[in-house]
Amino acid sequence: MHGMRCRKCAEMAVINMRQHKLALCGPHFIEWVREWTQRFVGKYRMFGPDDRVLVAVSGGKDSLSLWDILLSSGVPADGFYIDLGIDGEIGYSEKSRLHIEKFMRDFHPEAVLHVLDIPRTYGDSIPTVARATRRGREKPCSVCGLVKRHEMNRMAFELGYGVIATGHNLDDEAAVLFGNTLRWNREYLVRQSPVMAADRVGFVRKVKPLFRFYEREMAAYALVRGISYIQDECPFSVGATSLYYKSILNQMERDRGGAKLHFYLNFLRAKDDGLFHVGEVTPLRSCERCGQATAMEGLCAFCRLWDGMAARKERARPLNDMGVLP
Ligand code: Q46
Ligand code: ZN
Ligand code: ZN
Repeated sequence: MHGMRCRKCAEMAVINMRQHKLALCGPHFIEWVREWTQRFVGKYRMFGPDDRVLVAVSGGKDSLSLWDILLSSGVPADGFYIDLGIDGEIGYSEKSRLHIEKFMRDFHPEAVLHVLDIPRTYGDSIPTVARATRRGREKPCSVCGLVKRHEMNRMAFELGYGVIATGHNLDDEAAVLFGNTLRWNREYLVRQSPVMAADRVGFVRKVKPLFRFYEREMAAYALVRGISYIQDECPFSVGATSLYYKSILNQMERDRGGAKLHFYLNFLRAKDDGLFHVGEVTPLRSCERCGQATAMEGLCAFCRLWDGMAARKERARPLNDMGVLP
């Protein structure tokens, strides 16, 4: 890296991308990331000029960079933040939100941000709900994922957005693919894609415009651009299997530049060629309460979750002096 020059202008390079055999200076790197994001959005048909795009922002480097790239490229994307009520002794959710607000002040004061506060809307934070359920007692991530998916869909649908964009980068996608492959989880392998079509009523298209950028490229983008983001990981991500997969893939990448990219792109190609046969899919119905698609009869997992919480509180209500419920 030392003494490397930008391919385009001969200034000192800030990044050298081995897999592309390309070194670039700050301004040319920013331009390069924006240009390629636009191209990938077009190539994978993520959205067009008529689509209303909602960006899921977490306060981390990827989602803030994605929002910045879209707005700076003239895509009028709005932001959406879900406050999960995660504290973890570092005020995680609150800090995340402060970073988003600072980002908007610094770079895009005209941008629109929708905020959904889970504890205020539903009465309990994610860690509280998770502790009360079998599903999330050990780790809240499964409950958290369920709530995020449901609420993102609901909000996008209710607010009239046709597309949800998330900041997943190549390292994220390759790690998920690695896990799915180790388990040969056909159902997940068939579904994993940078574009998830809105093939069901009440579902919104989900796209990952950054899926071809390495994590280090996105970190460089945020750094060069001067975006301050939340550096702390969610306190519950400690020990996550995905982090373990990431470190293995990083080791492979060190020995063979481009390993991650080829692993993921060849998977997409193989899928296009019909490597994974879809087979029988569980027919989906509409949840009787919220209308979102579910494989279960009656209520979906999200509605059941909150019903379970309400039932717990009912049971825990103290008896009065007469020994009867008030
Ligand atoms: S926010 Fe939620 Fe993640 Fe935290 S609790 Fe787990 S899933 S780690 S992306
Ligand atoms: Zn340059
Ligand atoms: Zn429901």
